[in-house]
Amino acid sequence: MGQSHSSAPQVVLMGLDSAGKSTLLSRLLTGQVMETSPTIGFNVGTLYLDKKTSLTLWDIGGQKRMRPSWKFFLDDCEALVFVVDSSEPARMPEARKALQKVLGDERLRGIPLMVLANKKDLPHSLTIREVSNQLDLQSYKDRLWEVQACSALKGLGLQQAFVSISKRIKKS
Ligand code: G3D
Repeated sequence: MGQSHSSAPQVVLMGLDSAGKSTLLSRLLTGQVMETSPTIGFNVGTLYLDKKTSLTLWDIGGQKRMRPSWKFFLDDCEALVFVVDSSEPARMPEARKALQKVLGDERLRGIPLMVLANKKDLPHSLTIREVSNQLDLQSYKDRLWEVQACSALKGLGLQQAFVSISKRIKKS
């Protein structure tokens, strides 16, 4: 990697377990060596969108036991990407609570939120509107938020989503 992690805006990837975060990160960073932060053990990699634009992506997991360590990432975080499995409506209430909890953190105040409605390749996956309703996104009035459908498995919708995140970071 030609650029150090610290120079690119830091984007934190969150979501419940099985939402597809690792699949997404490895799909986006294909051909790159994925690093694991030795101190904390999370996956990190730099996504190059064009010659001038890169983002450092941190996959900080979703498992309950990891949640206490989320706080280490929030200080420098410039955008939050929250990944949900849109084929699992039953887990939306749990996802809504996890999102609400993390966005309640003072350090994330005002930063843009991108919700990725992942697994759109599966039949009967929730629409963008359904995901935004179930996560109660309308209640977040103090930040820009957006929902994009994607398939980490098939590599659909990812590039657009991260280009959009990068634009929002530049604006904010
Ligand atoms: P996590 O890192 O958020 O815990 P993973 O999630 O990336 O490990 O993905 C969990 C499972 O969902 C994996 O299946 C993975 O292949 C699958 N998955 C991830 N993204 C997609 C997608 O866009 N479409 C479909 N159909 N499946 C996806 P396994 O079977 O390995 O558990």
